[in-house]
Amino acid sequence: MSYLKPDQPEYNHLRHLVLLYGAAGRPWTKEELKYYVAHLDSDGRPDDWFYDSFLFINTKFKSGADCVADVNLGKSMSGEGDFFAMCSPNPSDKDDWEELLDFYLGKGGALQTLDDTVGEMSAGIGSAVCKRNVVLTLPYPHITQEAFGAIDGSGHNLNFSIKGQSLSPATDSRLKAETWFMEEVVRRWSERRYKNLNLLGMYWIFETVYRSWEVDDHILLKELRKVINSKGLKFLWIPFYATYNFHLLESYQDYYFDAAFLQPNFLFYKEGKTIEMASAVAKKCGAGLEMEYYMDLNEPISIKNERHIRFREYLNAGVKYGYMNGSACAHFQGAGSLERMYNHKDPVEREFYEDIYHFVNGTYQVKTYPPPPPRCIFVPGSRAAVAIDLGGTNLRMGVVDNSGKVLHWSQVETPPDKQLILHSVVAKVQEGLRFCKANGLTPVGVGVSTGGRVDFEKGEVVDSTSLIPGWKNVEIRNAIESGVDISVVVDNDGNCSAVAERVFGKAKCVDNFISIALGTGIGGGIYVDGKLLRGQNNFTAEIGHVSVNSDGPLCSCGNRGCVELYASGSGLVRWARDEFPLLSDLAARDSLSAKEIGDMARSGDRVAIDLLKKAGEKLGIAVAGFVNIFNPSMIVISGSLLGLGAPYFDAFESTVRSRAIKPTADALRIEFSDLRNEAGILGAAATAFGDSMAGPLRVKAVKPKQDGETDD
Ligand code: BMX
Ligand code: ZN
Repeated sequence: MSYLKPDQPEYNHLRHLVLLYGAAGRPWTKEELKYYVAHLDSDGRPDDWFYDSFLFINTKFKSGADCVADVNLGKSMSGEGDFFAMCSPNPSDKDDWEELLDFYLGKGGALQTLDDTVGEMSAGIGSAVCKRNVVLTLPYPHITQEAFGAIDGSGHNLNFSIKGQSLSPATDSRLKAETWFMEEVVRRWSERRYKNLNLLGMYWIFETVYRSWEVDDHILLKELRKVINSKGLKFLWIPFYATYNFHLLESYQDYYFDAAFLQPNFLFYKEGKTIEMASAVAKKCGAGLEMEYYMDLNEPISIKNERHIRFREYLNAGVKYGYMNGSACAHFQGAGSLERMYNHKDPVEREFYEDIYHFVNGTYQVKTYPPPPPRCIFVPGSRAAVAIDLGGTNLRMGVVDNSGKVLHWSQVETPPDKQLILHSVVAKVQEGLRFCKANGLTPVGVGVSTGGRVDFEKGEVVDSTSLIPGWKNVEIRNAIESGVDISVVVDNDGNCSAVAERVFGKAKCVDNFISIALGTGIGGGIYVDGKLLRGQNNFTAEIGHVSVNSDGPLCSCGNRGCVELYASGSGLVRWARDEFPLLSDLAARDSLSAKEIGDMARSGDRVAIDLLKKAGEKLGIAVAGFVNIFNPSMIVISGSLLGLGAPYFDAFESTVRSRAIKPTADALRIEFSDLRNEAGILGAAATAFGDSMAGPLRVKAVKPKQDGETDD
């Protein structure tokens, strides 16, 4: 078998069907619909068509009655739990269904508005190759409805339940109501004479086919399909991901529906679903696939990040498993998401808008997310910097060319004392220089990113905490320069991470931001008005040593209750050991790490979850103070603790937002870095290159040429 074929003439060339969730009593507007009808350029002008097909869905009526039927997915939320058709306590009746007919087909109804929108957009784009397809939802006939109303002159009030009758007349009444609805759709449609629309078919809103001692949707659907087909229309279905739906899909076209689109449900559930599996099932059964995306403005950072990763999967998998061009697709988009993506300040959301458009167009190309750091093709003979990143746990070395490409990488554990560390740093620099020589690169300098208070002018570490043992009064520049003839710059690792974000990362065009590097310790770097804040001695942004507890334990910086003692990698382990008795057994083992605490939280360990929430909150308290002082537009978080998960980061975010001064907090973006473990190396390299780096920051504005002016 193959996917449900796109572009079939008998489906009026259906390729991409977008689900438009509407609200009873709130008519669709042209302003809302235009985002689905047309692709808009950066000035908001339509320059191409977007979706070709539109499915209107309402889940409720004005009366509060349900249009939708739902399933109880059971405790596992995996779609495989104890499921039963939820009998709505608010079943809809004939008045509700008439309201829906008006909503769709009345004057100023959804279809009129869509028709007008398509008409207006074609003024800018030119007329579409074929009419836009419309699919309308059939309301679910709930078996809790004993008095639906009369649909003919007989005055016979339809009863959908088995109260006072057997299952067969109950099913028959449900079929009669649906048939009446269908006929009303067709009658009103033919009166309206929309110019730009084609009525493609009807949609069955229940996402499985249900049968029990009191419901028989199997019989109902088989009969209903005949009615729908007799009007020249198609019957469509979008089942959720579950093995019993896979079985139904196997022969769906023989019995119930003309076209089905399988939901991967990969965006919504923690585990168990894969797009690969869903696309294989869809392909085997002749079904299409449902793309699933949404854009929620009030989403916590941890969910947002996960959503970005997962939605990228849907787009990429469309190319990989062939459904972008080889299948008709449905597109779930929550409500208003495409519009929000188009208007979003975050380039990641904005890019999704363009990517969805390219996907619908069939021209999307696979992208990795998070995007790899900016790279270009390595040109032999380019200039390079040797970069060192010295943290509490690892000593890393990278050779970076002047486009920001990391050409060589090596890493060892941070040695246990000053002399050994210095020795390793010098040895790593020499390794990097040898690599340059062997590869025809011209080394322009060495950049060192290190924890501790760094005298930037002298290239010395003045002081440090015990995270790097004995790391005080270290003349790093002298030690490196005495062995080789090359210039060396040394800076604090928090500063270097901030530089990396500004040159290569999330803060590319951002002038005011705070960068927080979560590792063994907590490093920070602050940009104010486009410049890295250095202070009197270059000792700024020691975010880790802001006290959040006046009675807290002593920190090796001399202060008490520093946030680093709670919320950093080393702090989490310390805190677990000292104050969380239930974790202390584990903590007593030498091996406990922040990563393990994160893993325990993910597997549901309540103590670990509690610890992470409290730690995130402590970091939030510290950072809220910085937000009040510097009024940044972004906080970007990097470092090895990024995988800690929602308990930590959601607590962090909500604390920052609730404790920082309101207008500042409201306008603040909080982002995860996508530079992975390369932030320190890239920042050290960018610092070494200074203005000679071809990174995005360094591109100077070019004065427009006057007539007659030449290149030299
Ligand atoms: C400590 C401090 C900071 C550093 C931060 C992150 C030292 C040695 N380090 O707060 O200067 O920025 O840790 O360090 O004083 P990392 O080890 O987590 O990279
Ligand atoms: Zn401290």
